[in-house]
Amino acid sequence: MLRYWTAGESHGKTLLAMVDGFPAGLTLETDSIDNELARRQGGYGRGGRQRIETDKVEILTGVWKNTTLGSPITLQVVNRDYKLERLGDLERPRPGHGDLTGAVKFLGPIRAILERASARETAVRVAAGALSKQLLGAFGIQVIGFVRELGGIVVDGEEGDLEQQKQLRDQSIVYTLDPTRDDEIKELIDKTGKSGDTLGGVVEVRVEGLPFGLGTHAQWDRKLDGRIAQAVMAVQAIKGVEIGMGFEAARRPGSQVHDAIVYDESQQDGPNLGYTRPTNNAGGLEAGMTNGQPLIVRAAKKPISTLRKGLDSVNLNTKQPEAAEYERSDVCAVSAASVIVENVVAFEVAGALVEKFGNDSMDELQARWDLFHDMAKRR
Ligand code: EPS
Repeated sequence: MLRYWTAGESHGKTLLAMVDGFPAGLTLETDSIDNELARRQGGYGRGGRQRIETDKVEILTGVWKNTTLGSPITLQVVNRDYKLERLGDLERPRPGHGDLTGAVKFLGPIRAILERASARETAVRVAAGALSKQLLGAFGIQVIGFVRELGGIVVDGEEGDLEQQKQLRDQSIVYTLDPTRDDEIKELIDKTGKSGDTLGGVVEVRVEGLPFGLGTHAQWDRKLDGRIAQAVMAVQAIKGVEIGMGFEAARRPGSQVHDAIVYDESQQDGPNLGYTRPTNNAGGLEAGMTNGQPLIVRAAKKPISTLRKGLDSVNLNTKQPEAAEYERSDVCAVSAASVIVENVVAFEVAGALVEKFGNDSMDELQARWDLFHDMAKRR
């Protein structure tokens, strides 16, 4: 079982992720993890904190000579803006944040809740996901995340292969696949920021090169779609998850939803073993198992709940109506969400990969991967 936990407060000393169950024998490089951390900090519309931080990963345990040992891997991202001890409490909870509910539930200060509820914690979730992407990469499995919608502006543009899409995304200041739409989006973010408001959006993740049979139909908590939905919904500010056609599938007859099966011998050495689908409305998952098609996951992110203009709230001490507290925040963090969701999806897929093929060593994983593909081709 591949799993991880995180620890750390937004303005505490450090953030940590401990990854357990990662196979031995994978040579790691930290640059690609740092690259993901930098992308998470970016995207037009982010707040002042990102000008203070330059997130970098340090691998504290589980590695010898850059190679994984099979023991728990601890990843650290240090907070430059460490000032927790000097910070006071808040009196006026922000609607949409965990402030009110957490203060009531834990019978304590809002500060104790917001420090851990903050999306700052996603830095180490991204580090864990970026680590798992190196495992996926060893088997030719590639992952991309991008922004599909921002503040109601829908951006298509899915031309070309995954590498071409990555290039386009990396040219866009908000990580869409169509940088020619950037000006329009920038204008919206600027206008919204000036009015003291915030914006949400929809992000999409695609995973290509997946084999048949990650996840299982046999038990509810091991179905891969369910596990992905849980991981994605657990990202701060995510309010909805779709796989493939998602909600639209509910509005159409079956003949316009289900992906026909066609056999094409020329593709039998590829991940789909020759079973091609003219459409991929299932988003790569049927009955909780990968079906040889690209995995497609979308997530809806609500607007940041810290608004400069301060929404209607109540002072917890006086019970009088007052505007919600404002602490430095972002106008829009949808681009960051595309990086976070990309990485949490990658981690779940890596978990399902080692569940099927083993998590002791990379050599055994490779041998079992090869054996399965030989056997599956003869099925
Ligand atoms: C974030 C760091 C935070 C916020 C933001 C995300 O830093 P600070 O609170 O010091 O400005 O910018 O947090 C939230 C969106 C939130 O809801 O708490 C980060 O690194 O992603």
